[in-house]
Amino acid sequence: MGWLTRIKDSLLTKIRKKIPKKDLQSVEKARQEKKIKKIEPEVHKKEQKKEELAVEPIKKKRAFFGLFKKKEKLKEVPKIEKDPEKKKSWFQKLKTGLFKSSEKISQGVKKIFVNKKLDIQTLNDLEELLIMADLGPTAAEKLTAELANEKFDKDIKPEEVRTFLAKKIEETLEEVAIPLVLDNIQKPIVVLVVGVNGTGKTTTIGKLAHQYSSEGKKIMIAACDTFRAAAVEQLQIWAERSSAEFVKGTQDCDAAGLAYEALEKAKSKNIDILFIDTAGRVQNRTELMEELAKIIRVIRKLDLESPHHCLLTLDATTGQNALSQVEIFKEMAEISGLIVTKLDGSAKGGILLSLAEKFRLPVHAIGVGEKIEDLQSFEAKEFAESLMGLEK
Ligand SMILES: Nc1nc2c(ncn2[C@@H]2O[C@H](COP(=O)(O)OP(=O)(O)OP(=O)(O)O)[C@@H](O)[C@H]2O)c(=O)[nH]1
Ligand SMILES: [Mg+2]
Repeated sequence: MGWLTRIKDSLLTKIRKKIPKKDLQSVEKARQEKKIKKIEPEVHKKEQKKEELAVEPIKKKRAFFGLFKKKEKLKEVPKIEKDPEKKKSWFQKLKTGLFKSSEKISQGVKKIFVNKKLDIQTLNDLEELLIMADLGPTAAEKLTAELANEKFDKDIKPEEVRTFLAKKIEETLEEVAIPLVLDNIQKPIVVLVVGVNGTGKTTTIGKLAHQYSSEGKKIMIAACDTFRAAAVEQLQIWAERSSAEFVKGTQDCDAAGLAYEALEKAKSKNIDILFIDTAGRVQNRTELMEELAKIIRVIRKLDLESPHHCLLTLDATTGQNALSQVEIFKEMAEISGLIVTKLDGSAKGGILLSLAEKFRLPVHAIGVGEKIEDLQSFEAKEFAESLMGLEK
């Protein structure tokens, strides 16, 4: 609970003592109404954003290889049929992966709402729980206000609370759950992957390369993290697994020069997708910034529009720290989308909501494990339900 809320609450307690009991309810209702009014401009902004997003070219591109389904937010479009068995097993994996996060929320909600009406206290407790689960203060306040709007002073069961929250969370996440569309109007599509050390850049490239190559795409991977020899070896193993072409340099060679060489090769070999892995030395921000800027500058000599995608990987276990990582990397490169990894080891799955509220950047995929099949497209509904520990 924030200090402001605490002050407001202590004032309320003082006021309560002076108000006859029968009038107390109307005071509390008025307070909630004020809280709800605050979110109205947000809702308006959301509508505006939806309109803006509707004209973004990224939405118009076609769906790619079943992993990522086509999604146009404002139109009802039939979903690309996925193998129901595979879909079910992914949902189970997601649920298992998000167990730490969902357990924290489910248990918390259960404790707060045992035979209780929705009142100021339960709302405050819920808000605090959601903040603790890394949903962020904005989302936490908005969600509790929305719940108050519908259910204030009414009996409500924990299950109902979770279902309500899942629905609202889904609505927010829907805006950012945008598939990674790598179509082939031009060849190659250049995908630059950036992020802090250990957030899963190399693994993500390996997983994506494998998935796209099994759809018949010609893939090339460039090991532009020339800082660590082990990083190159790790990437080479992933490249071999997906029969991707592999471009590497000597240790500590110029990353930008290597990226240029890789793009030249990719062009001559008619490659569909070129993935560029990068180093994640954020402790030396200036150097990293210069290196990334140079990679982009240099590959643009060969293709003015490259990189066509600049993906930022974020480790969910770092919770709110992911927000500052986005800030840092946005300064260095034009981030086109996010990949959130390690949701399986984290109790901070709510971070997706914080990210969505703050940056509205597309979340293309999420990772819930180290295996190839553990990276999948980000779908708002299944994520929100898994986060709230709901049964399918
Ligand atoms: N549990 C889990 N582990 C993951 C996931 N994604 C990546 N990892 C693991 O996280 C570790 C770091 O992943 P890397 O892909 O090497 O990360 P990186 O960003 O390339 O790291 P640097 O090259 O050091 O900057 C590896 O052990 C991966 O197997 C995930 O979704 N879940
Ligand atoms: Mg790496």
